[in-house]
Amino acid sequence: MPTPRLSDELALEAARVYAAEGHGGYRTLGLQRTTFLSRVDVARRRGLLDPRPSAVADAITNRESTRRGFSPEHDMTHVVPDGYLVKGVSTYYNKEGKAAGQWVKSTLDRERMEAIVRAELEVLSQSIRGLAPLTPAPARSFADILAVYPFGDPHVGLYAWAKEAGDDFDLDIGRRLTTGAVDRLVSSAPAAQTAVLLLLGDVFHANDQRNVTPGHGHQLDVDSRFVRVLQVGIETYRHAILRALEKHQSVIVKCIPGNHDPQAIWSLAFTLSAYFANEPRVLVDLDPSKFWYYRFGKVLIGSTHGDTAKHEQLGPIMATDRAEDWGATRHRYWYTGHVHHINVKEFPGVICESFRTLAAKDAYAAGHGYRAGRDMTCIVHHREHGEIERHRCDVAMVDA
Ligand SMILES: [Mn+2]
Repeated sequence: MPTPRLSDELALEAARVYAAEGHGGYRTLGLQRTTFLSRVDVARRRGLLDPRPSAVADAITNRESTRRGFSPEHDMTHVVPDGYLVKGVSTYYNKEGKAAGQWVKSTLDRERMEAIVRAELEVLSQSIRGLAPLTPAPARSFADILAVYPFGDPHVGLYAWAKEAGDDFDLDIGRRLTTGAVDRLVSSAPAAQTAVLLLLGDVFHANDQRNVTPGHGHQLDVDSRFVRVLQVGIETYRHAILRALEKHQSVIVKCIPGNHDPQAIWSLAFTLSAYFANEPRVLVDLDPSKFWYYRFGKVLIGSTHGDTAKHEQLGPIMATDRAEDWGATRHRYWYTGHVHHINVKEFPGVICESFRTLAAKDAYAAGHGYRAGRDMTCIVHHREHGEIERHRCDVAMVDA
């Protein structure tokens, strides 16, 4: 025997209680929870009342009530459903001259309907949020050149007080400087087919919430909570990758472990790798070695933080680790961090260079007399001729 049809009154009553009290409303009506929710659902399907609060829910209700032809919330003269326009009104006057009836012709507001459907899609696609949006590839790029963006010791999470250390620095300042410098350098760099985002180590100032260096336990000045530091770091480098994808066909990301963040760096590397798993134009290199190499034609680049080997040792290390690449290349470079200042020296067969940072000095560095400048560069290599140009963004240019 089929279930008798639920009356509109009972359905409406359930929907009103649901709107006021939510799922717990079944107690007020003395119903079973499942009976209560099924009555709410019947009310919703009949277009009687939609207790869901969002505009998207309203849009769905409006479309459903179009099909059902019944929407008591909309009298069509004063209140028209979202997404509709009143096209015409005819009023019937009786013998006494009083309005006795009215016909309303409505039509779809196309623009508004499109906005509603877009809002709906936005909500529906939230379940796949977290995947990288695919950035359109650049129209053309040059296969014979390579753009390397070294990020010298970013120290995300470092806190510096200008009165004590010379300049203010915190999470928000660091993010602004890095994303600003990246924006500027990506726009000034040529459209090399491949870009390398080379994070030279000490991306994070602290390795965890203990806020000490993991090696020697030196106390660190840190801006706020470790989880927030990780979050800002991930957002900053996600921005850098997305921006690089606008200019370059392929983006290689290498996060070198530093002495400040030997474990924390992997949170960043694996998060970026997962975030861009769907983007074939991004490769996040997850090789755990302290020394990293990249071959581009007759160019061989090595990178390490610099806390475990001095520049003098790097040539022989490269020749040992990459003997065949050493023999097949003519232009060899080491890019390192750690010392926070420029130091370039040519050794037989290889040029070793350390980079500045965009981060301010902390109280320790300021107190120990360090006074290096702050900038970021993009180095351009030709596959036959090695370095052919470089672009520089001084820290002061970001806010200029
Ligand atoms: Mn450092």
